Amino acid sequence: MTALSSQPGAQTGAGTTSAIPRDVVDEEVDEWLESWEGLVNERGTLRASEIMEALRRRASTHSVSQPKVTTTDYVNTIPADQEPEYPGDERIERKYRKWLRWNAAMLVHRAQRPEISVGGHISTYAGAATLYEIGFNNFFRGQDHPGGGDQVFFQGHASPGMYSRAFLEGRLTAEQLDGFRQEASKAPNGLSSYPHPRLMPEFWQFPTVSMGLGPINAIYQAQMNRYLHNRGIKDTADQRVWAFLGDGEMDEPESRGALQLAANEGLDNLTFVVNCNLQRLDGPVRGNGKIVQELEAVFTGAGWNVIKVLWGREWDSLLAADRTGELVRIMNETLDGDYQTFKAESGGFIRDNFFGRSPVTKSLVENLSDDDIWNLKRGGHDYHKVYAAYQHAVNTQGKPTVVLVQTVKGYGLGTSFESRNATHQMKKFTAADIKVFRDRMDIPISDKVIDSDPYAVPYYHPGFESEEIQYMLEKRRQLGGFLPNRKPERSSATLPAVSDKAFAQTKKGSGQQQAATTMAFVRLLKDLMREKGVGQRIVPIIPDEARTFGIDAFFPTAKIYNPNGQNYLAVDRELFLSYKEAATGQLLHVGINEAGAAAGFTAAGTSYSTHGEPMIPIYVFYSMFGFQRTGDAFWAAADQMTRGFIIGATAGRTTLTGEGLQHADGHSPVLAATNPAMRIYDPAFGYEIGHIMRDGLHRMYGEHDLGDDARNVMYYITVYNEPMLQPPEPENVDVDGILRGIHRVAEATLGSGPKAQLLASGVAVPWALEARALLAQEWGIDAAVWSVTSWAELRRDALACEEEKLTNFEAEPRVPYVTQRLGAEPGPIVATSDFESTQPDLLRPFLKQDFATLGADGFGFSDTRAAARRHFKIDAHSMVVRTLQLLADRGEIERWVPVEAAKRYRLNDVNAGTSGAAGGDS
Ligand SMILES: Cc1ncc(C[n+]2csc(CCOP(=O)(O)OP(=O)(O)O)c2C)c(N)n1
Ligand SMILES: [Mg+2]
Repeated sequence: MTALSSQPGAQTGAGTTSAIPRDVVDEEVDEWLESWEGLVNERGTLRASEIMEALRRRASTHSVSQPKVTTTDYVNTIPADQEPEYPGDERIERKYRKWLRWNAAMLVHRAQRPEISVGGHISTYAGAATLYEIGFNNFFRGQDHPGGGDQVFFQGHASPGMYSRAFLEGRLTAEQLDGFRQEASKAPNGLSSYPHPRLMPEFWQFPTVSMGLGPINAIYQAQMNRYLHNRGIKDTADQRVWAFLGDGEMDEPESRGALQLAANEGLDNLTFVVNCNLQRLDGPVRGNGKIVQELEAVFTGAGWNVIKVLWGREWDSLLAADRTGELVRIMNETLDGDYQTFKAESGGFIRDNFFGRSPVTKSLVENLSDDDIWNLKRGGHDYHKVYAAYQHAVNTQGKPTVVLVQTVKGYGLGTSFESRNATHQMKKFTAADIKVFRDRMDIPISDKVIDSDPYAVPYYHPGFESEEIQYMLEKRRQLGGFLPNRKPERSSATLPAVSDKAFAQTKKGSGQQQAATTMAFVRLLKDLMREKGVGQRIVPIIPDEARTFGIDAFFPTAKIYNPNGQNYLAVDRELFLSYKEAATGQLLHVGINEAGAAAGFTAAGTSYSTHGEPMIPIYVFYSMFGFQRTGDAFWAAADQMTRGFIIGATAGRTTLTGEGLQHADGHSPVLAATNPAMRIYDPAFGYEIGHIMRDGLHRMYGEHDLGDDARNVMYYITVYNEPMLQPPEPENVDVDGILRGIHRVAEATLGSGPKAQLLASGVAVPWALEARALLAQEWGIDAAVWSVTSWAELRRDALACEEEKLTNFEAEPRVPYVTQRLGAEPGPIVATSDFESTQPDLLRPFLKQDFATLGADGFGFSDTRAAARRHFKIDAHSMVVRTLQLLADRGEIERWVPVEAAKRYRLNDVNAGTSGAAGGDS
């Protein structure tokens, strides 16, 4: 075994364990060490660490250099003599832990019957069962707890363990366990693969299976709990967030990217438990290094309290007997890849290849049998050690805590599973494996039953009268009810309707002044925040772009949330719009951090459910850095049934054009439309925004009985930074049309010429109006202009009609709204937006007219708005030429007309464009 890491100084990556050399031969040093040992032995580890800390401080006042240690030795952080008594009956708890592990494994295995074979994970929960059980039996407070209950983020692919517990608790039936991953075919008994609140709204709360989103969402959940508390909305002092994470998962940037926030805000209501089984899907997480040590350094550096739980109680006496430090040295130097291998081998192998590395350690285990050595457990399988860590975590003040627990992946499942590289995806057992596992788990099921059909091996439940189940239920009763658990009745919470007053400004238009739709939106937001009953529930979220959008106007009044207040003298304190931070601040300013903003949005937008306190997150950002950057987070937000408004500001491929390729967004609505929970709008005018937001608030929190699906929506609204005259709301404005996706903003001109329909959205509507005038004045064409507030909503409605036709094939088919509105309108249709042509193209199948789209396809670039629009051929003149071409194709006008128009407008000359105000930076 030459590959085993046996030499001192073996590469341990970032997790190099100890910077203090142990081999100093010096009498004076020996004397100091001896008296130090005496102190530890006589006064205990706690006193010793206090004295150590005092020495360290004094050393730094004398400028005595000290090693910078970001990691500690590869041993448990909590010494054995500081472990609290375990408060439960370990014998009983172990007994039902076995049943939990059995049922969790069987539910996955049974779903592998050849005609079903839907997959699942066995090994993750098998190795993590103790981590969860210590929580369930002692810590996790259910939602009926007087304090409001804890929020627990379960590791997604450990879901079989949670189902298994719910089965023992009587919350799920065996039939439901058999519906695992067969949600339609076994309905209503289907169980979702992973935690999906949208699919199991009475069970799961937090979708976690997209690696990395659990950790960041948990951090922002803990922040939101404090935010609600500090703003006087809810007392959350007794609520804690737990996040169970994988060591492989910790490689996701989102997993590590917000750690500093939790430390800066002192989120001691947050505990991460990282299951360090040293493996991920393919193999070791850090074969050549030590993931626990690396994570210790990262979390310590970020300001977290770090607790390592590496070794079970069986090691305590060995460590105590190791006077030389040799055992710890070997623990420090052994690489993760080797630790993994040890657990796939045998006690004899560990004797030779681990303890055998030093004569001292070899003799330490002389009197142990190979079986004894095999039974030296990893810390994460020991109730006492894990309990001590959690207890320490909940008692820690001022800091979040991470518990790094070493476990064996596939623990207890037998040699085919334990620690194997392929274990993550192993989902079925052989009959022989089942028998071994049955014996280990003490399950009273005979060989005969197993052999008769290895895919039908039964679940085990001892009956509700059994001592163990009674004990288990009592524990949960004391802690405030079952988990996971979501309260669907909270979904119909309402808020007062917003008064007309709040929308008055949007209806007025901008008079003689020019205003971008961003400005119209911000004014509306200001008025909404003043609304009684609703205003204080708005959570504006901004990733360092408030000034860009004019939201800095809110700084002095609404203030920026900071639980620490503002402890410095603000540089701009004399200014009217000074930067104000306060513990009661309303604005969630996340810094340059779109991932964090999306997580904060999710936490605020699900507060109606997690806390029974409806909040309205309004997240404003550069539209380019939304869906393509955090699309997965929005997807999880949709799963979690988040509600709120997502405002894609500085939208459009040619509107922010000064900023160039990476800022010029031509596709965010396309991406947004792939999220079924998202309602997407591209309004042109302030009054449209008013109606859309009013409708959104009503859907989410109004008095109606449209059902939860109608309420569980997010609105994606694109707004622009191009100043233009905002028209006042026309009398008898077609509100229904605005909300459904289209309304006419200009009738066809009253000529006798051929007719045409110009469709446009957002910032393109003014170009369409310009084109309408040109068509009438220069070419005698009468065109109407329609503001398409939502291409996507119109398409969804049309597709729904088609689907209804297929499902209710005997009923009279419903006509899509867009067809109702446009089907009978004369002339060809030219449809344009400041996004790529896939947007307007969404409507093509539902309209019989000749239909042309103009789109800003390809990459954006920097230039003037007018030049960029001419480059993409989406400007007013391009619309005119395209309309003329369609009319010529139809034979309604002569062929030379569009040619003449193109020449006159110098269509291929970018310098000839005129559509658009000057400017175009942010
Ligand atoms: C973003 C993302 N990428 C990949 C996956 C696929 N995946 C699911 S579990 C897993 C391995 C998890 O390893 P780890 O986090 O160490 O968890 P363990 O099962 O070892 O506890 C992977 C790669 C995923 N679910 N999400
Ligand atoms: Mg792992």
